[in-house]
Amino acid sequence: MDYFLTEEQQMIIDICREITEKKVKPIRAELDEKQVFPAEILKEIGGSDLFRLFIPEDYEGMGTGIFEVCLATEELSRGDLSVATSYAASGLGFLPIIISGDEDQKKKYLPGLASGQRLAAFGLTEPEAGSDAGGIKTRAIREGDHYILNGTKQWITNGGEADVYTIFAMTDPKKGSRGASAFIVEKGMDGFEFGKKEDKMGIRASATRELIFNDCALPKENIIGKEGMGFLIAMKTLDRSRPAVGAQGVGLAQGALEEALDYSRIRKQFSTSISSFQAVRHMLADMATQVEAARNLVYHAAKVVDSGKKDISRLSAMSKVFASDMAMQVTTDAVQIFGGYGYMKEYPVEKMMRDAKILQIYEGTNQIQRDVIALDLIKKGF
Ligand code: COS
Repeated sequence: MDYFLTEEQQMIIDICREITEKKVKPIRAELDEKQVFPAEILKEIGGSDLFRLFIPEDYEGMGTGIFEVCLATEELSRGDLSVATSYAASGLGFLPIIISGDEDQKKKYLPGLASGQRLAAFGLTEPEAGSDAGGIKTRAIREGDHYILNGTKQWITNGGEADVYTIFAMTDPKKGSRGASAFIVEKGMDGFEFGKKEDKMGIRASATRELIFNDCALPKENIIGKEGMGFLIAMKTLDRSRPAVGAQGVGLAQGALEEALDYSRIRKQFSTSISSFQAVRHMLADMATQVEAARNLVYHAAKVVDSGKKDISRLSAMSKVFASDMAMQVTTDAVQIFGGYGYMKEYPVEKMMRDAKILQIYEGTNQIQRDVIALDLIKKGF
């Protein structure tokens, strides 16, 4: 399928493909089994300037857009979702600084994040506030020139590995979601500790940890935007990052489809390759059609985000929900085509199926995406 990409866009894919084929695929099963964070691969990704895609040129980025980020994320996900998640989660972590940070914050933090020398993480979720992002309990109380942060963030991707954290906390709980604010917290600050690394079903090589704040004193300059803007900053960030979750689904499903197709050609039953059976052919046809449909929706959503259009929530949520549901189905079908072998760890498709599940859960469950789509539809129509 030709998407009429520019030379630069094709180059992004080619660079990611080389990393995927040479560095990721040979070790992905081991990273998954041992739950090893892919630090070396992320250094390679940084060295190839791929974190710069997210970041404006004034801050040592390449000033491209979410579309280019989606191309990179898709290709990395084709190889391994843990690697792609760790890459994309850093972008999610520093997007609030790009969207609402002041000049000093951008100059201080973005160049190091653009080079990949430092990673970022996004700290919104809490033990009792997942889908209900406005229900966070972490408190930030202003005392003189500081905010004192107390509370716990849960299931934070890149937790412990990242150096820069964007953290959402209540500065005025009486105001509900309008009382939330966003802050920049750095690893190593007094009163900031990490909980245990979670033992997960999928994306096992990615790092997921609790962030624990115990009287953590932040300079007042570390607030992003103004007090009370936190919920809005979180929503704007997620509106921009969700197409990249869709791209993770497209890449992961593409990888599973390629494995299933190759296997169907060589696996013989009843004296012929299983790709000659209509039951298998139709599965392959449906898988390929679904991947392509999702890719079109994701690319379109990313381009609309990059156009600067303000009203992007519905389309962004559609791209995330469609591509992640598709990835769950396609990876499950890939296991089915492999049959008993697909269920074994010798082949990559069982891991792909385990990895796919998180896409329906993180950055807003697919039930929340459907709420966002339906509410917008009912309010605004077409
Ligand atoms: N862009 C801009 N403004 C938005 C917005 C968006 N995408 N979504 C909501 N708002 C505004 C609303 O317009 C409303 O403004 P007013 O107070 O001026 O009316 C305000 O924010 C509160 O919105 P709402 O009442 O819809 O908030 P809810 O508490 O009902 O929550 C959802 C809305 C469910 C959409 C939100 O909590 C959400 O996205 N949850 C999922 C969070 C998530 O993705 N978690 C994953 C962890 S992060 S990896």
